[in-house]
Amino acid sequence: MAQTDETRANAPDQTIEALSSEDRTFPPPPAFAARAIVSDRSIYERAAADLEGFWAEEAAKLSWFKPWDRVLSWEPPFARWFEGGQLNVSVNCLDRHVEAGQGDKVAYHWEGEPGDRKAITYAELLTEVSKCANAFKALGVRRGDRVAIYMPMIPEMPIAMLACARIGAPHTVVFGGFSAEALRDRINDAEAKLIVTADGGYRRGKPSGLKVNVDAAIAGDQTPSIEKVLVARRTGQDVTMETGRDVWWHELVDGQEPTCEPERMESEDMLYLLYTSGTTAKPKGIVHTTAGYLLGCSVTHRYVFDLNDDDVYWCAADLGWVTGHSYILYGALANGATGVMYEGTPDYPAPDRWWDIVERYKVTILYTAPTAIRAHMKWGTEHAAKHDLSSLRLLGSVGEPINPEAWMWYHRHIGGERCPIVDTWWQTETGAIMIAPLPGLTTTKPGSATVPFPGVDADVVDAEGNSVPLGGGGYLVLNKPWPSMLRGIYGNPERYRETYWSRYPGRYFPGDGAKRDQDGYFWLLGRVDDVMNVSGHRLSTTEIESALVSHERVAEAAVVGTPDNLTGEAISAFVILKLGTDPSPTFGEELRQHVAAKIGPIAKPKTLMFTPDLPKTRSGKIMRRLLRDIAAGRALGDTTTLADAGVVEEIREASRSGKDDE
Ligand code: 7RM
Repeated sequence: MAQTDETRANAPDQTIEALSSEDRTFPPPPAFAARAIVSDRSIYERAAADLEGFWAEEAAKLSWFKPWDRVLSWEPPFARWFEGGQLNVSVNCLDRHVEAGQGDKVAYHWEGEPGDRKAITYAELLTEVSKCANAFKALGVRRGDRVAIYMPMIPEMPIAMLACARIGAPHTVVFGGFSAEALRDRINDAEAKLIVTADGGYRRGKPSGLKVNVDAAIAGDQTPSIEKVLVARRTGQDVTMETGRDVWWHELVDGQEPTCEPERMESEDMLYLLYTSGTTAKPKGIVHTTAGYLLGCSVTHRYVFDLNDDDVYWCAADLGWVTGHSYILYGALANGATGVMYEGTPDYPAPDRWWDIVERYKVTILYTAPTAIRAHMKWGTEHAAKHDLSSLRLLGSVGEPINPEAWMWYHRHIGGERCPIVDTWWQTETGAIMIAPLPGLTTTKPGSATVPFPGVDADVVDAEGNSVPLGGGGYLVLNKPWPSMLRGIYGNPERYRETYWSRYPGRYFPGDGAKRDQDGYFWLLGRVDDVMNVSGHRLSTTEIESALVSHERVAEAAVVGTPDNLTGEAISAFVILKLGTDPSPTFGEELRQHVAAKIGPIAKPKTLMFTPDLPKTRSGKIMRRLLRDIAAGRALGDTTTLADAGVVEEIREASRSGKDDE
């Protein structure tokens, strides 16, 4: 029952109509405090008229060992940007600023969950990155080798990522909330040689075990590529260190030489791999390369966030996700920004933790996700009201469509009605922001990501690929290559072509539904495929189904996302048990824990229902659309293509008579 990318590419129109039915009107946007760095609308026309010229002009602002020969080679779906050029990302993020006399500027105000704090300057960061890079070399890591990073949000994490960039060893960061199994799969797909981790990190006051998960992931000969494990000490909890394999960070890194010659990387050398859920159980290793990626995330960071010298910028994401890669690390540091980095959860020790941080560091730009905003709304407006948030001048949103209620709350209670909100649409695959306002130029509308970034050619099309007139809904497509686009799926060029380029040949298909209003503004409507978005995390239905079915007593499972006020989407699972096993609330809970162990706690289904059968098409594909309708308590859509229409009524009856063990 696992869907392939092929079925996704040919998937029938799903929820576009239902999602786009509602037309919304809003109060006028606030006037923007006039300090915008982009204040000339002609940037859009220039980029549209001469795409390569636009990007070349921006690329000249980066630091190169050797200039490029050619801006773009485009043999759809394969793009190469700035070929012939040589540069190093860590030099652009660090050395360049130190050489320009900015060494004492703070790169990160880091704050641990227990309240420990540290300001790290650009000069200090360069030294630490150089030492770490030397340590990697001492551990046998060479240019081109992959390094897995599984860490809490401590300074060693960006240091390890930049050290990889310095020696040309692509990293693959695995979010610290993922399980040992998920970590193992990613290590094996990437064939990583080294894993960098910590004893643990702090999560709601408790030390979480990271090293223990690494041990489980690589035990025996399950990850043949791994040679060494580098372990930073964070919590001080007991860990097992295997002689000859495991090395403490403080014992190896601290004593290294403080300088390290950066590798001269080719523009198209791989900078990193980041795994993202697809429609099959196997996650996709999204490949990002050096020059185009750095260019895309630095230019968008500067212009969308209107970055000025004195800003204090906080992207409240985790470095384990692409938002952290592009906008905590690479884009922000390439621009010489002063950022905030926070280890913990937003409600520890109390739900005002974030607002306390904003007040203490006088944060001017805050970038977060709608799911976090909704959590703050739930905890209560009084927590923000206790703090002076007047330093804020710009707010950002990313990860899912922001509902107008959350937009208005963010605008009013956090932004004091004076801060513009930049709603930024992009993906792991796009590497950088693609649709977003430019503060000072673009009038915002609550709930709309507004218009494509200069040089981005986006359209909304119907199933046949015809452009939908203004006012209509359809599928988002991107018509032209862009510098920070993914270069492929690691080790699988066919899957790359099939997933993103086959539905509309020659155009990139991101998998999102969108509508455009009469002003040409884009309203993103969510995923049209079988990838769910839970609290801004992308989870594959199939991956969770596979986890459920891996339980010895489960016969079959189908997973769908249903609308959820807090998390955007919630996971609903439908499970068919093997004969001889009785459904019970206790067993439902056991299955949820099973999914948590297989993938991670964020993948745990919110509701789980035992059912005797599943609605399937004649060719045997589960009709998730119907399950979504059932889970959301909606009227059923078309059932005529079902192999056995009676199944749906049975499930519906069962779901009415009590939602099992929720
Ligand atoms: C940055 C990130 C990507 C998916 C994407 C969309 C959804 C992201 C917005 C959004 C509406 C937004 N990368 N998405 N931003 N939907 N408005 N501003 O989230 O690879 O993890 O997810 O997230 O569906 O395709 S991601």
